[in-house]
Amino acid sequence: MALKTTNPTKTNSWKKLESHFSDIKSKHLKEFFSSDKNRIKDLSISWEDFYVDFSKNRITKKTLSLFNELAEEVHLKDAIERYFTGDIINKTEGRAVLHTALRASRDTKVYVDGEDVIPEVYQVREKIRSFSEAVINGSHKGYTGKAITDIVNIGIGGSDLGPAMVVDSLKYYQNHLKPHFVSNVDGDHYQEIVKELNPETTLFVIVSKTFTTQETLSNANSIRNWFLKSTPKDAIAKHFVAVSTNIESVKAFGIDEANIFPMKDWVGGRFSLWSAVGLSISLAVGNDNFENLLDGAKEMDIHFRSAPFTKNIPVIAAYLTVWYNNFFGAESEAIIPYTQYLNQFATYLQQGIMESNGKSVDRDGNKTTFETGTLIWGEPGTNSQHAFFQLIHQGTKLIPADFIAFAESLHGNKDHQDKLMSNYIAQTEALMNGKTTEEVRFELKKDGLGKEEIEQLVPFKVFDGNRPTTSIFIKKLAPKSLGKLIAMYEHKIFVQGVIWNIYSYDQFGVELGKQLAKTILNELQSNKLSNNHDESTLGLMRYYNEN
Ligand code: G6Q
Repeated sequence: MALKTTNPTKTNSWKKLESHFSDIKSKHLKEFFSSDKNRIKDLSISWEDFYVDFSKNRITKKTLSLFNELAEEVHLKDAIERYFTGDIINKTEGRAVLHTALRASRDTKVYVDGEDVIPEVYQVREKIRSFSEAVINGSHKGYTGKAITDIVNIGIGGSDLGPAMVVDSLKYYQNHLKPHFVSNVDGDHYQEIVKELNPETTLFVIVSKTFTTQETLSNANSIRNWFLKSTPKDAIAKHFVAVSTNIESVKAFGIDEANIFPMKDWVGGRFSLWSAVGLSISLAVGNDNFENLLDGAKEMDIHFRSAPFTKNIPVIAAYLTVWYNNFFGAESEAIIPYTQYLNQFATYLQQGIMESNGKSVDRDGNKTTFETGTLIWGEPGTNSQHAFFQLIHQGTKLIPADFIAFAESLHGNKDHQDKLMSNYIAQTEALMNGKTTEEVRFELKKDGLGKEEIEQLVPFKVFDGNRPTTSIFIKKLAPKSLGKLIAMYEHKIFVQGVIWNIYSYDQFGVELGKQLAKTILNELQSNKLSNNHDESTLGLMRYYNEN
């Protein structure tokens, strides 16, 4: 069984959404507020330690109810059940999509090929716990008997971005182990990292689901050579571990079976931080924190699976993306966390969202006739206010934005936190309300400007406002709340894919470049450039080999 297929634009509810859109598209957000006293109640959700305010979006209660009709017509409820219960929803790769099973409670039963996967999930979680505890408490020692001080995650894409983002986001919770991440095949990346490392006290975690990825294997091989320059061969056993589904290739690389942390093919790379791919997280912040992260995601799973759609955070978040993307014609979405800790969050979500929903063929194999995946970008506030916010406020493009903040500061500097939160709140207020001609005139007059000067400046100083934002306000940045937040976006991705009638869990679009790079590499290294390339490509190849 797989997901049902429905062209969303051919549904009745889509037609109703189109006419509803023409009714409200020119309305200003301020009008929505003045005409509806229940707006906050209807368009915000308080759930556990989350307060999500959707009310500064260009929607009404009716928009949500029409989207609920659409959800029925595209069988969203049925799709959610299939997702959680191990149906082959990644049809193009013939796999289930079960990152939710990695954080499910022990008594859950989830079957893949007739076998309950939960016992093995917990076996691996136990292995992660005992290994990371031994490294952290120093009982796992390097080959000269010294405790480990540094850990290096070697992986790329899904085997890098998730762990790197979480480790950085949870920096406040880190222990004495110093984490490093090597991903790029650019040899300067690993060289810059190893130059500061002592082989006697460093643990390398090679993370590759397939163990065939060019970047990761090149980095792992070069780092192993660097390591063996100053160490005996049997030192590998104390300093190299691997996370993979490809046990045979890991053994061939020289890693003991005992040092392999297995993963399953029903975990997609970009959703794998909850699996043994998260080993670096468990090492850097301790296993209890890793488990709390998983627990948070589990809570969001329960919310997503059980809350009615009008009070379901990931579902409404996905509706909004479809609304702006397919009706307003917005092309991108900004993610603005008001915490420096979430510095890598937008980068992480770029992969999750753009690799999943960057598709133009529907689930029947036809070219889609409507827009799908959005561009994702963002940087933490307040820095971004002094960088690209001008365009969000006064540019020609509509950029819906998620504003994420944590009410409590971790280090507790109240003055800074008050300032950060004021900015967080002020920006969404400004984006919604803008500044009218009258307000601008009044201000300029107050500043003592003359009439002529005022009139010259007015057009430039007016802000239309009506720029939509969603405020995701969370009590405190902790492993559990971070787990909830990440899972929220995972489910939002899923819902968007269901509505757009695309397959969100393959990524064939990244294959062509890999194939061509192999051919080009052979030709560059043998210096035999073939004529199978266009003139531009040949020119670049010649330039490289001549320099
Ligand atoms: C993610 C993708 C991709 C993958 C990397 C690394 O969903 O599949 O980013 O994670 O290509 O793959 P390996 O883990 O197999 O090295």
